[in-house]
Amino acid sequence: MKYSFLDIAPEVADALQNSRPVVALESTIIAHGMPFPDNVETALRCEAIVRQHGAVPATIAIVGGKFKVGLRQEEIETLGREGLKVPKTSRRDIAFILARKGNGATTVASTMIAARLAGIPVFATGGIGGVHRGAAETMDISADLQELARTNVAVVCAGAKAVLNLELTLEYLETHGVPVVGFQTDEFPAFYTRRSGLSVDYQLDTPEELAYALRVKWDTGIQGGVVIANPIPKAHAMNRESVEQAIEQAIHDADAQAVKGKALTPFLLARIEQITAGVSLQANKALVLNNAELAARVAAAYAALD
Ligand code: PSU
Ligand code: MN
Repeated sequence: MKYSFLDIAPEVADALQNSRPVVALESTIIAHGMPFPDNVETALRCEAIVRQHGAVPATIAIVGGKFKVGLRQEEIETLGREGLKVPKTSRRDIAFILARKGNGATTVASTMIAARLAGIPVFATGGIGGVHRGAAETMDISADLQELARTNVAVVCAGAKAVLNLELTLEYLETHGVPVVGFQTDEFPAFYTRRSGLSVDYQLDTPEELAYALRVKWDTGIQGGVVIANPIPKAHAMNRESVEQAIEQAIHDADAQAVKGKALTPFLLARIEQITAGVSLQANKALVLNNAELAARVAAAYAALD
């Protein structure tokens, strides 16, 4: 992609030039993943936490036909306020949103692409997309997984969103050679809860070990990302049965209203929030902040390897 489509904020560019740690943050979670004003508040708190842990935050979106790496506070506020009006932009959409000089909220996949272009190796989100339940019929598999297979960015997340089929998501990642590493856990976390009953490929317990493994992977020339799975903090983890009930109800409602494609994930998140009377939103906020912190620590350890 030509440089003219990439707009890196001066503070971020300066950090990258001087090998100081930077953490990429996505914007679909702001525009489509949470209601206003929680979305803006959480995005700004993520940035603050990244700073507290010694890294520079780079929230990414498409603004006026450019990948903006390092949004200004007003830009984050606008994204949050406009919400669903801002198109959810994944890999397939990028060229078209840039071409029409539009705005776009970047998913995990497209944030990875922008982070890679800017030279940012570590990215924090809530949960990655994955293989949806019922994918055997719908073929609904998030483009995030293919992106992880090809783009060299580590994604710190609380697992894949629990609305997905986690077992098939892990199978898909395995097929495509994407390592799934548990931070201080041997189990793949299930977003709202700490456990899924499914194993991660490797457990690493410190940011330094994580950073070194990333370095070795990419130095070896093995293309593709890494999933760093960081369980939701205990104090905010939800009750497994009530989460499962809410998910089943939300999926049932999505079916009944024929919600599909890129509208499905935002619909399910919003419906679960209604069903759980906001408890899932609190959990979602807590896990994102927790991921931003770990990402900052990994980015710092990675930068220190230089
Ligand atoms: N994590 C969250 N909330 C979100 C998302 C992730 O806590 O809204 C977004 C991410 O941008 C992710 C997208 O890439 O959902 C996945 O959507 P889909 O299943 O349509 O690929
Ligand atoms: Mn999908």
